Amino acid sequence: MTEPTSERTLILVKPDGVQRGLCGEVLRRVEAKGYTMVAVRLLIPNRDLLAQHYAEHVGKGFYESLVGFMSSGPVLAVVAEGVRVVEGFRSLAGATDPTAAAPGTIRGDLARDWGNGPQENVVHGSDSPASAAREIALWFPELA
Ligand code: IDP
Ligand code: MG
Repeated sequence: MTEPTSERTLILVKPDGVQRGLCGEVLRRVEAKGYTMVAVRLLIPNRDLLAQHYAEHVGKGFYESLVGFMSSGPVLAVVAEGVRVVEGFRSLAGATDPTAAAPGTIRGDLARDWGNGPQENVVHGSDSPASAAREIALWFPELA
């Protein structure tokens, strides 16, 4: 049943998280928090999808490296639902830089710097309801 005033967010378990076998742990935390999964898909994203997903970062110094990393293997894409889930998942994920991310968060507990700064940080989460709607339409066009 859809909750009143519920919203949706896009979560990605990035290639580092899938390769390290952390999909179950990420989904466990999302479900344990109380959010509902609406859709899941395992795929290797192409450059075109990533360019749209990371449109705000096109042209930045780390962009090419980020796209190379994100297309290096399977990504688990998840749509989760619940009241304030966008903000709630960002809180579960923790700070972008896994070295600085607080213990107790996904990035703080499960990610570290492997020499590429904050690149390999296990998860993505939409940063606003507007971003979530845009990103869900990219990764799950059938839900739009
Ligand atoms: P967010 O994922 O916490 O929203 P953003 O600033 O939107 O962080 O950056 C998107 C992703 O790009 C990050 O999650 C991380 O994987 C990567 N990234 C961000 N800044 C850097 C950087 O300075 N070097 C390498 N990768 C970066
Ligand atoms: Mg972001």
